Amino acid sequence: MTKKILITGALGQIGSELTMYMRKIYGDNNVVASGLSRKEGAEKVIESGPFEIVDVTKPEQIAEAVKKHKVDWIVHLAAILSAVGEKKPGLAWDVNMNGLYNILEVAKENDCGVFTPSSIAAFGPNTPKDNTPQDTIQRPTTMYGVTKVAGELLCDYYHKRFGVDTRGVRFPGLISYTTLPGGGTTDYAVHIYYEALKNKKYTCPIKEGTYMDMMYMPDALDAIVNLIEANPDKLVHRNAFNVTAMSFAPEDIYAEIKKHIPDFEMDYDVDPVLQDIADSWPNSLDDSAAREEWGWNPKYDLAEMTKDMLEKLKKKLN
Ligand code: NAD
Ligand code: AKB
Repeated sequence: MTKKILITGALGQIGSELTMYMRKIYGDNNVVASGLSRKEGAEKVIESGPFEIVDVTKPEQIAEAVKKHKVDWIVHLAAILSAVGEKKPGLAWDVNMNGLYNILEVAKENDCGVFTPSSIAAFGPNTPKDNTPQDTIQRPTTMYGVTKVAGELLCDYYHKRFGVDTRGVRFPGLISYTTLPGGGTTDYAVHIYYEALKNKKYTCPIKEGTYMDMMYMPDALDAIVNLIEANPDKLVHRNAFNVTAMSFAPEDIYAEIKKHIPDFEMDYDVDPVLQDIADSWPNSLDDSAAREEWGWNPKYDLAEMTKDMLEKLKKKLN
């Protein structure tokens, strides 16, 4: 059945690619992109299909877009990420918690399904660090993480109490070349490719030996569509599934890039706030529930991603 989808935060790192990907699958007019404003540089997203101004802290703007376009699925991406969230915890609470509450209320009133991503940030320092289980201790120590774990629970609540079809994944750090990341702890793994190509030198804000889960954007886009399309009878864990594609430390991604750019150099200038956040997150996730319940199966590892990233980014920067 054709879906009519509203994407919030559609001009961000994920949304700018997901909008175009979903428009190919569901049709241009069936995917309504939305954002805080008509951001410069986002013309492709704004002009290739419907676009609405939606501030998710304003429930009436969400409801208006949903009714106007007869939306039946909301992909809710508008959020404040981990690093910005530590600088502006009040804003992170407002956008991430009140924004999600507003989305769920509008979804309940208008019979919409909701997909919204959680994050590896929903775990904390006393979560098992290696092969982190699907169901485990979640006591995050960042405002972003607090909103993510609360968001998972709120989505479960709206499913159990009101029957809203809520679904989500815990994304790791996402790596892509279309839109720069919006202020997270894993952003270094994107910036390193830009600096390798532009300056052949990168100063890393994350300490050697710090492992975090990561994923290339094409796998993330597949995860979203495949989970939305999954048979609901098979879903035991709705909010939210661990998903991962690789786990690496700064020296691993540096070594992989150096295979393509032999004179690339990296040094370290560790940012204590980012390092503290990174240290509180898992080294590697167990994503077997996603594999079993809806066939999660990522295609890119560090080597494949690096080859593709450098090729595509080189074209973009030239
Ligand atoms: P992003 O920061 O690139 O994009 C978020 C967008 O939301 C931005 O365009 C911003 O302008 C918009 N926004 C902020 N406040 C808003 C408001 N009040 N109303 C409407 N829009 C608003 O983030 P992203 O990387 O695209 O992340 C999307 C979702 O995926 C978030 O929930 C994030 O927590 C989650 N996630 C992302 C990653 C990642 O590595 N990118 C990893 C894990 C989870
Ligand atoms: C961040 O670093 O904040 C995000 C995330 C992993 O949620 N990329």
